[in-house]
Amino acid sequence: MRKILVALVLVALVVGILVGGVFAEGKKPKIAWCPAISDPFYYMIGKGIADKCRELGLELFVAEYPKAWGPEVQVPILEAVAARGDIDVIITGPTSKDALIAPLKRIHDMGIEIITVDTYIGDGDYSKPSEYSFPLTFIGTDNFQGGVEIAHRLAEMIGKKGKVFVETTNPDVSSVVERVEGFKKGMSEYPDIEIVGVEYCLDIQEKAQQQVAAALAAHPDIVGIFGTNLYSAQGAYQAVVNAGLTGVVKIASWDATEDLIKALREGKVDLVLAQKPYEIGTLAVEAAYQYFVEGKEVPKRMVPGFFFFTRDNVDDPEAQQYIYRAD
Ligand code: T6T
Repeated sequence: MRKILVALVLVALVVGILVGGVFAEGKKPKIAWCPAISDPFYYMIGKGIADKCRELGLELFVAEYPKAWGPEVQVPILEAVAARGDIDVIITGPTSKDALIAPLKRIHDMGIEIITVDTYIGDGDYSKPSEYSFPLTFIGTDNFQGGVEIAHRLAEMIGKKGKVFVETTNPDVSSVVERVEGFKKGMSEYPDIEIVGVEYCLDIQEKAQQQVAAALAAHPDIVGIFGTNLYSAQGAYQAVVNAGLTGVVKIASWDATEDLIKALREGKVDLVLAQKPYEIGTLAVEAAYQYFVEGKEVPKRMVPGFFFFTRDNVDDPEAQQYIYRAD
């Protein structure tokens, strides 16, 4: 009888280990994904989140993808998700580094953990105590470094001289602010290059197109443009095409949408920086799992890399994985 009991206990142990989670320290968290905007970059983060949740057996709630960028749209969605009462952790991209501190803090005070992806609150350093250090972690591209590298590549393309222009989205969004700062830093090494303007399209492609058209009219000798995200870059190259300046004005763009990759192939865009949104999503879910289930500390900052597309490598088989395709 004793032998049978021991055998049964052993079988139970093995089955427990095989099904997983039985000996985990904590409960599996229910995750909510609250994207900042409806765009191919955020769809890719969502895809990474959904795949990783499936793999780890975590429940996922996906909030609506906002049609416009900004706290006015994002905060009510976040508050509704928090009010459900069944969410343990919210993964989101704050649409303002300042305006999202208080709303996210209120949600955190309700007992919901926060993970920020793509963008951060405050200065993004959650490792030192501050009014904005409550999120578990920030996972996103090194935007400053990307901006620096874009500047050097664009400078090469324009022979290290002439006027350049920057089309960006908002002055209070961490990702694009750092891209512009990095770009300015990189360009500061070229005394014969002048940045003639920085415009904010608020993440609206038509506005970006109008602003770039106006910049080209005001400075007909612009030779290079940096579009700091997909709507800025897509609007920028459309304006250059409409002005009949394709190839004359070099375009460095951020975000590897199918539209921008096609434009690169067609010679309407000259450089595309691809972030790794799918990886950002999977890392966010792994962080939640480590924290809740394994009871481990999570690094306060995780930095997936980026990849540059040029006309020379755009058709390389290994480069295709970096195009944003959320199908
Ligand atoms: O460039 C991405 C993202 O990194 C940025 O914070 C906002 O714009 C995008 O979502 C592209 O539209």
